[in-house]
Amino acid sequence: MSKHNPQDLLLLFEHPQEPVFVPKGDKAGDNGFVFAVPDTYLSDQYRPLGALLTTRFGEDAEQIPVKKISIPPLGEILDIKRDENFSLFLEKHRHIAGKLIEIFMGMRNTQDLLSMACYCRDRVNPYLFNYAFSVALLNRKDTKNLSVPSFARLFPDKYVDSKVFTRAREEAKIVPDGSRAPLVIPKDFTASEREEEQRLSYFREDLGANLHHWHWHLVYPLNGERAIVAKNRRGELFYYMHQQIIARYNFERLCNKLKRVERLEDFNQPIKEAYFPKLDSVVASRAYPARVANQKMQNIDRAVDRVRLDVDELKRWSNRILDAIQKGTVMNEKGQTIELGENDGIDTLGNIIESSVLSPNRNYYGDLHNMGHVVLAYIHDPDHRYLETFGVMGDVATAMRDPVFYRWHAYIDDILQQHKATLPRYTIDQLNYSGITVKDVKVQSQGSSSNVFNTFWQQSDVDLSRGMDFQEKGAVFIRFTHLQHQPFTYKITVNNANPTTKLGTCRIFLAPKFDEGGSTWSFRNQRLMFIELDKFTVTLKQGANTFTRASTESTVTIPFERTFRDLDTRRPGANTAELDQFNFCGCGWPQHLLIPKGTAEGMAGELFVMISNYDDDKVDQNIDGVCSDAGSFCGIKDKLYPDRRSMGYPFDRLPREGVNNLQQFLTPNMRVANVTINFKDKTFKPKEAFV
Ligand code: CUO
Repeated sequence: MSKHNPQDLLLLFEHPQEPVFVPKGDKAGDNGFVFAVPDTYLSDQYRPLGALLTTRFGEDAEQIPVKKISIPPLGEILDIKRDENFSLFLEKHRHIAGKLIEIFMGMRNTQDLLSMACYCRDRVNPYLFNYAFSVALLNRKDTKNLSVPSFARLFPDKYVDSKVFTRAREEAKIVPDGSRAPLVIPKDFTASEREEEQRLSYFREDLGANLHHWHWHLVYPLNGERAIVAKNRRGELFYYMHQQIIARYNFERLCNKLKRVERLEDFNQPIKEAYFPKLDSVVASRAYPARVANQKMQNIDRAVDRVRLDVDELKRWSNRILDAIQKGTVMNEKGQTIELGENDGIDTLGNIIESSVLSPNRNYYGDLHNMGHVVLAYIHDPDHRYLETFGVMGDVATAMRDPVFYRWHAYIDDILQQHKATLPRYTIDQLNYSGITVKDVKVQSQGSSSNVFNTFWQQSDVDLSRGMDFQEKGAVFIRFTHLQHQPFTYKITVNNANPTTKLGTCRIFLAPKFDEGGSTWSFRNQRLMFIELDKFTVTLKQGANTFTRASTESTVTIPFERTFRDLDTRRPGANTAELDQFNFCGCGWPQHLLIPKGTAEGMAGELFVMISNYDDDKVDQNIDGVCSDAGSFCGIKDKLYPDRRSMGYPFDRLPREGVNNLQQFLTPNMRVANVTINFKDKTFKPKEAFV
């Protein structure tokens, strides 16, 4: 019998539909591991067979002993059926997830946790299990070093065209492991070119973008124990991360000759954009329904989901929030007034609007953002008369696929921007860094002239077999096509006229140079178009300094391998050097979407570089050894947000008096380079380099 190893917990994520007693972690030529669960843990269906099963399935596998503990009653946790889909936007589901997280968090040690999880795994809804178990692993002190596996590998049905599964099963059955060819999934499978929104499908349906969004909401849950929810500046990060998604989406729209997204402000207007997801479910009994064109939001009354809401209620909540923004104060549940401060007001508002349990008054300000998702997700069957489940907007794993996601979030962002518009403008002093001048900014892509980004299509392979229940084991790869850019470096020259060495924060942003009409931007509009590319600390000695930075080092992105990381490898033990390499988090914008698509003719962009005064940026904490490489979008696990400034600084506020365009905004510690994004409409093979 092997000793208990906390890594074993991760095996419970695999093959979510197969019972717990079927061996896990199996690779070709390896017999895997089997959980030796007490007979009483087996679900009703299998209990009569008891020990027979473990012998039958696990004979050659390494046994993982599972201790018998007294099991707390699961009660309403079982109210979400095994074959239902699961939504964090539904209060009922959130509440139940909170209960299960509490149970997992309450286990005294990892052995008890393993035991409890084994008991729950075949009884609880698989999505709910995955979510609650992941949140617990991320937040328990004794499991913090474990990395939860990529959701796409466990539930591939939420990410790829359903047609692929039948083919994958066939492939697994007929072709032996090792000689299986990757299954190619088409780049465009949800609509034809007649639908202009389809030009953006590569962005909306990108696996990495959707995984990032799912992971973000996993790291920042909105329900559960306060200690888990109340992460540093989480309301503000809800605002900023989603604002950046909208800015990126708008940038991509301009690349595709489409106007910026229209916020969904009028709840009585038909929604012209449709969405047909074509995702099947391999777990839930129903696929995601489609949302046809020109539907209107309707009052929801669905007893099964314990949700009843009038569309007018959304308006009421939003009016109360706008009213609070005008006043500069909100009212808590006790009727006391809380000021929306210059720096932390946005955090309070983010929590109110989302809304999380940190909202100071959920009764009054309601549940605006979440219920918007819900109303849109049930638009095809608001009163459950057709017994249909929710559409993609109801699920954080799939919501970004639907064009209405961006319309809804543009609306949410606009409310938050109204608060930002009430704040004092940054003065020159708050922007400048005395004695520091940025002299030159260049971007170098290999083999290209300066200040050019090259984008193209690239294919990549991901093994999705862990999420599918095959009799025959081994890898089944799918090959999908995504946007990619050629790696590049920034070269920045800075002069320090101070008599001493200085520290600064280098902030790099990119925006389109022209608006959709081909005109130059007013600062008020362009500031919302800037996407953050990178942010890092620099040491500036007296005089001239030149430093370079690679695109792959970006603090908004994580590398491809991490987005899709697997759990094939048993991780090294705690406190080993190797663990550091494994010890990463899966939250982060995908590196392959760092640079927007651009155009074949070359799209003009403005690359903005600023060196701010580190004394005003720094956060005193030690972040050695923690995953921090996508800190800008995801924060740092269990630490303070790594930048003291308001998120989005210096573009998060309206400009000072007299500033109408970007040039007028600049202080000597800032510089703008004109860049071009060239798109080449060619698909490169996996790992094939752009030349
Ligand atoms: Cu991320 Cu609406 O918050 O989907």
